[in-house]
Amino acid sequence: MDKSEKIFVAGHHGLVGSALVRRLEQEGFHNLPKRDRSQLDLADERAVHNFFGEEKPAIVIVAAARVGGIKANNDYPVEFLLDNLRIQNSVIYAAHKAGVRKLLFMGSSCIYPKFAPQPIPETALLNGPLEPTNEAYAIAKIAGIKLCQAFSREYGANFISVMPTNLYGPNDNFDLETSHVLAALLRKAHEAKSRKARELVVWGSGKPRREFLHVTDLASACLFLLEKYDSPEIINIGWGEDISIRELAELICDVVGFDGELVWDATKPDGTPRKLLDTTKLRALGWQPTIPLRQGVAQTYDWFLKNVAG
Ligand code: GFB
Repeated sequence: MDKSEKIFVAGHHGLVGSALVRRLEQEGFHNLPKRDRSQLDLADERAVHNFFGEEKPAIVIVAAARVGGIKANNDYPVEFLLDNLRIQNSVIYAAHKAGVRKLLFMGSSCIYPKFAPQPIPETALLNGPLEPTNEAYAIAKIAGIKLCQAFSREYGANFISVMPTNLYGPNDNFDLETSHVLAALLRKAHEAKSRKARELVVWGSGKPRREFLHVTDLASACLFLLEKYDSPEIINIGWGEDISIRELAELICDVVGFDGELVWDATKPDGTPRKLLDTTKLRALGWQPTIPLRQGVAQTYDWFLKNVAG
């Protein structure tokens, strides 16, 4: 990729988009048009078409999405389905109309069936029923993948789709109602420690297993794939190992320095029992992640202390 090529990162304020912009800037890319939500509503098809017509980016990364943890996904299926369809449809279609050279669509590991073989290979897509707590989000992401593949087949577009595992890092959402587990537990452990509380409430049974990837590693994988991967077939991005939610809670308490009890809230859902991606395909191309979980959690806690904690 030429360092002067114009690259539009849709969703550049979010966890993923901001990491992508940081990484691109570090690599010397400087032609990165940015629009705040107040300047451009990505769900507004006409506005997005006008923006693409004016800016004519060479490369587009679709990192804009309505995202959230298990509770938000479960409580707001309409918003997770409709907002994501609107955003991705308008951005992908406008990118095609404007003749972009390449597009990267951000999928999610929740597109795979609830009881997929572990680790989950890319071929598991559409081989079984989805996990109900995030079915709406998964269906929207699957529609995005299929739209990219359709543009590739019908028009020869170079639209690729990547499937990241559960992500964390700077700019994560730390709101306890809508966040994912890692950010939620960091906040809960920090607040429990500050209050000198004896207990920390963790949702579910603690038995589900999840794989966590630092968002800086994700950004590095995406840049790598923009350079090296030109297939419409989906490709997984993960760390390669998973841990149970109980182990994650213990690790976070250790990093934060909270030594009270973990209490399990069985009224909250566990979600999918296990979600570990098979990353053989990505590793075979020559990419590997670099940030181990404990190091990434410590760095994210540092970010939380500087940017979120009051
Ligand atoms: O990260 P998370 O919200 O979503 O929850 P998913 C992962 C696991 O952590 C679940 C448990 O078993 C939760 O019950 N958990 C324990 C908690 N304590 C907490 C807590 O305080 N907050 C939260 N949020 N969870 C998401 C999907 O599924 O995965 C999204 O909903 C997306 O669509 C994302 O695909 C990658 O990993 O279950």
